[in-house]
Amino acid sequence: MDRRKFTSSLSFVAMGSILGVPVVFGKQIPMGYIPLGLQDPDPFELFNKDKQMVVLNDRPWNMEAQAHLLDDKVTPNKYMFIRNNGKIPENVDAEQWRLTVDGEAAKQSKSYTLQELKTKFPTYTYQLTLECGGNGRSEFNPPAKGNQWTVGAVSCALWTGIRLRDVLEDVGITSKAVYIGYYAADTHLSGDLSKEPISRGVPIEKALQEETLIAFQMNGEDIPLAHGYPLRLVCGGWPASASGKWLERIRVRDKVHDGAKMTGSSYRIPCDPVAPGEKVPDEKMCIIESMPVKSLITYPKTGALLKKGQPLSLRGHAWAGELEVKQMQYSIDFGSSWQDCTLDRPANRLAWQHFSAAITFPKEGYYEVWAKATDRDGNSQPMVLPGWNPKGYLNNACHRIAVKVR
Ligand SMILES: Nc1nc2c(c(=O)[nH]1)N[C@H]1C(S)=C(S)[C@@H](COP(=O)(O)O)O[C@H]1N2
Ligand SMILES: [Mo]
Repeated sequence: MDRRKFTSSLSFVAMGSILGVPVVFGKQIPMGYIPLGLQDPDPFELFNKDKQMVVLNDRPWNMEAQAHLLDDKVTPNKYMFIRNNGKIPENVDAEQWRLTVDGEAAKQSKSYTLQELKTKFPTYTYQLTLECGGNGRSEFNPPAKGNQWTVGAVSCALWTGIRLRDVLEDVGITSKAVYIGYYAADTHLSGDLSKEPISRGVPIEKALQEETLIAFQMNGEDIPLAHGYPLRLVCGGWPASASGKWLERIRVRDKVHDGAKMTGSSYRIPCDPVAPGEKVPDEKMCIIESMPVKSLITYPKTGALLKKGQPLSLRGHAWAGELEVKQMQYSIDFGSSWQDCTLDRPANRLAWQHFSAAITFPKEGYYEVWAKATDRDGNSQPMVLPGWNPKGYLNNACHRIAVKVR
């Protein structure tokens, strides 16, 4: 709803109830004026984001990058998408923060301060790709509800922290352990403190991987508040919803974790393909695990103008969940023929891979450059939309940019 219309139709008494104190000279408020206390903060300043980032929702805050903003090999905070399901915690006190590990399949319940975590366990740094399961949702038809992500809900920052595995070993897990579930300090939008906005997790095998971190730094600094300060889980290559921000508790489960957004159509897709718009019964829905092969052209920006005879230096990144990307190609003839790009090895497992190509165009005119990645197992990106699913997840269609040569 249009906030301006909303506030102009609000009485000063109602404004007072939102502000928590009465508006003393409320009768004097000019028609249509929005008291500063009811105006939203500037999200770019609030989160240290570049002004070219796109706000998709302000309750909760959700913001995405544009393709050309993701050109850096290591994503800086200012270009990193924000995906929140609830309200960002306020007044976080890192000194008082504790992480509790417990659950049916934990040998004991243990609680750590941040200081204990940082000193007791060895520290590791990995570059890890985090892509929202709903990245690309805006293209699905029939449309799926939720943030209408285009291509910008992906990042690959440097994460520093301790291994979840080391902490689980310190606590001790039983042979019954099959899953871990996270609990966090953000609060439900309804204000109901008994409800979790999100509490997801990963199978124990993923939890025990070397690269699965309980991170306290991003790009060499404290994690920014919007990205989970002071502690977050980072499970690279999986839907980023598995990487719990503001991490307070990890439960070692003896069954698949059943926290908020683990069930129904949340982060689940039909186990077998369905017709667009089809209703899918719960038992035919499967949890998304490793993300599919995908790539993004980050230079040039779509709409680029080139001089005749001038080669184009194309570049971008490719990733494939748990797998390495083994081939990267581009097409300038709408997918009829493909040429190889130069493809770098990842900085480490689960990091995206940089690609580049020098493209020459045969004559003046309009072109599209399409990019296609293929993973180690031979899976390639579809040129257009992959299978429809109720929540619009996993759109890994080829990224395309427009180029004019004159
Ligand atoms: N506690 C908590 N963790 C969370 C979320 C959340 O709303 N609360 N959102 C998840 C989702 S859906 C995504 S895509 C990523 C986004 O991480 P980012 O905002 O740091 O980019 O965080 C995940 N972890
Ligand atoms: Mo997400």
